[in-house]
Amino acid sequence: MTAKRILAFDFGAESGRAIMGELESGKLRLHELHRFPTGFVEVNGKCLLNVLSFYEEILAGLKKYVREFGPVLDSIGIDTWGCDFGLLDGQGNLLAVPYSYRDSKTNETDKIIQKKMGKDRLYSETGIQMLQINTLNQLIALKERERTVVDHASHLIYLGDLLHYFLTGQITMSYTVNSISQLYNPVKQAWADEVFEAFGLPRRIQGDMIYPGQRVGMLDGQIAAECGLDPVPVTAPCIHDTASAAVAAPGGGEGAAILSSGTWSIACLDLDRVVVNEKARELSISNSGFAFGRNLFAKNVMGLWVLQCCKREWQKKNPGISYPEIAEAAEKAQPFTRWLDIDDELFFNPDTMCGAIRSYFAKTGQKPLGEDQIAETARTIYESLAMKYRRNFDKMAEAAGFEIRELNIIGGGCNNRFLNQLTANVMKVPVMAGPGEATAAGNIMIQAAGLGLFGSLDEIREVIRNSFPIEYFLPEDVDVWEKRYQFYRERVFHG
Ligand code: LRH
Repeated sequence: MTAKRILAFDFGAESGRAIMGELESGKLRLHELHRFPTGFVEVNGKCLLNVLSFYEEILAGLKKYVREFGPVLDSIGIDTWGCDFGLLDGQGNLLAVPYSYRDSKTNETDKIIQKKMGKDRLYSETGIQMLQINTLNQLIALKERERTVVDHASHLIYLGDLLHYFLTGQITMSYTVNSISQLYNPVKQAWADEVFEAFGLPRRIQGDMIYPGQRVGMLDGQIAAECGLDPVPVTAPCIHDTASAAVAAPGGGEGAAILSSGTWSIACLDLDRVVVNEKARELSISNSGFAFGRNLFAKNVMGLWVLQCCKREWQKKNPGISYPEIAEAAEKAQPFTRWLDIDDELFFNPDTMCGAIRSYFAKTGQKPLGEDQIAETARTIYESLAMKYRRNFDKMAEAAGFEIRELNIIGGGCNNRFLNQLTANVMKVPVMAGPGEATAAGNIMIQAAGLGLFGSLDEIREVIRNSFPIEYFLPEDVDVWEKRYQFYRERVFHG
């Protein structure tokens, strides 16, 4: 078999990357071609997405590919974070600059949801975790504040579909992103019309869904010519990045839980069925559309976002400070001196994260930490993350009737060996860490499946196992960790 070359654009909350995957003899080799910032831009007090700069960065990535590998490419596909979207009019024009889900416009939307539909009914209809970042919350906020945009909208288009549209002229609706919008009913596998009705949203914005591996269209001829590429198809991966990452979880399958660790940490169980029951509703667990007809039973944890924001603040006094240095310092700090509920709303998008942590300590009667106490702060963040992982996985396993025998941590966060070890200690199961590039790898493998190279997740995961180093972390000091976990249950999670 001659090597196939497939290009993935992976848009994460901190950065975007163009990564080319070369598939040959049952192995996948990744080449990073281009990296660029993706953070939101604040304009007139709004947090907006610079989607035109994203488009330019994609073109820059395509040009770098041609410079290194020539004009022949087998496929291109984009994955991005979920929830964010644009609205198009009937002629396909973008009606407004898309918002970032971190914008404060959704701060009050849960009250509207409770009043107009009730959270329990919304959960029964959609099987999705209540989060203010959800597409539904964003649409409700837009309808309240910028009604004309919603009134003129003909198409809802998620960020990844929007970027595909810029490249192909085809308007699509990603199944994997739509599945977490809270506009979709996973049991009926259809749009949740009751939700549209309850919130007065126009049904005309619903579109036909595109599933992982389906062709979006051909790269626009003018773009191809400008970049020096031969004609090349654009293939939908799992456009939702978490689903892309889970594709490339080598330990996925029976008994193995998956943690996609990045700006958000998403705790996932890869299931052959949708779970919308009383327990799932109580803990607000998502049914997130996956590949090959499977379901990711999933729950968001605020994730490394808290640390990412602290790092930006620490960098003002310590310009060169890196994540490995932070982790090393945290490892040497005294354990269990403080605690956080990492999902507290204080941490969602504060003016200063170090300030938000101080406020949390104050409201829970803990001793403050100074701005320069990096090691202690980071240690508290890591411990609190690990505790939240355990709590979520325990509840998810109970709701789904799943026995977790192993945990596979994937994504950029799995390079943090210290956090992997803490997670193994509190979860009391072996942790398998890698690949760090799971999202891009999963994106590429689903495009490859779309080209007919693979027919199942098992085949894909075997290639992943043969292609990337995986590191194991065995539980240590489990009694000490269990005791601390029980403290968190009582004092922090309240049950
Ligand atoms: C992770 C992710 C997650 C969504 C969030 C907005 O990157 O896609 O699955 O909930 O971003």
